[in-house]
Amino acid sequence: MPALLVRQPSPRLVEGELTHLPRVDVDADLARAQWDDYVDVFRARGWDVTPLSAADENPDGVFVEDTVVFFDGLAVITRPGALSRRDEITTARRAVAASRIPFAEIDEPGTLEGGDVLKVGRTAYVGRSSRTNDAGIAQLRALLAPRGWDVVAVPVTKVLHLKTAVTALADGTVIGYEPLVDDVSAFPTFLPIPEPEGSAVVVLDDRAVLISASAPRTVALLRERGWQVVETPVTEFEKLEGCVTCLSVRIRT
Ligand code: CIR
Repeated sequence: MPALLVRQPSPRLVEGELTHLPRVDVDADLARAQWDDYVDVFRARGWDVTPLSAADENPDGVFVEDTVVFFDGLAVITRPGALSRRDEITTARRAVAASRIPFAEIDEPGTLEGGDVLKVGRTAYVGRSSRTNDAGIAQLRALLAPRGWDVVAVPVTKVLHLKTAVTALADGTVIGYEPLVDDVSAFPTFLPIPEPEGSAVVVLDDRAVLISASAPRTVALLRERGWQVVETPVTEFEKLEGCVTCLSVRIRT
């Protein structure tokens, strides 16, 4: 049964960081309801969902993907580029240590956020973004090279994280909203999709993906191509530059 880490939204969610979007009202109650529905998608499919300890003092703590990345046999605790997010790794580290999965950490001067790490096969594309720097990418490469992973740095200037702009289907096809992708040629197979909110998908199994309910044209395109698509509303998190990927981390041992 696949396993997933999540973290409930902080009461201070509305104070979350913004980099590329203007601040608009976030409905905290609706965000909580959307988060409950999101978690239910996985539970209904039999996934083992583990909530990290609440981090109510961290407005962006719900975006748990940014704090730890799992590769086969190694978890990498990140070092967020956003100072307001550094504390979030304390609880992520504790959960990983308790799970007994071997782990390493990104150290100063490196910064890395999980939203910048897109795994396709044994390649990790890593966004060089406002949150992830060259030192962080070099540290990740040093950790992964002995394990047979390629680490490919790609530029990210138009959105917060690499996975805000592109994610991958189960067959390795990278999908993204082209106007927000810095370098489409970085990916061997690229499928343009028609809406920015459709860029982020979570692979549920070999045939099914989870996607934002704000991307109906992308849903139609993926269904036409034979994918099963589960939609869930994440509007309140999208207002804070979040998306379906950043609300969870899949544990890989
Ligand atoms: C931030 O700026 O850090 C949060 N407001 C959003 C983080 C979204 N994380 C992600 O896409 N992996």
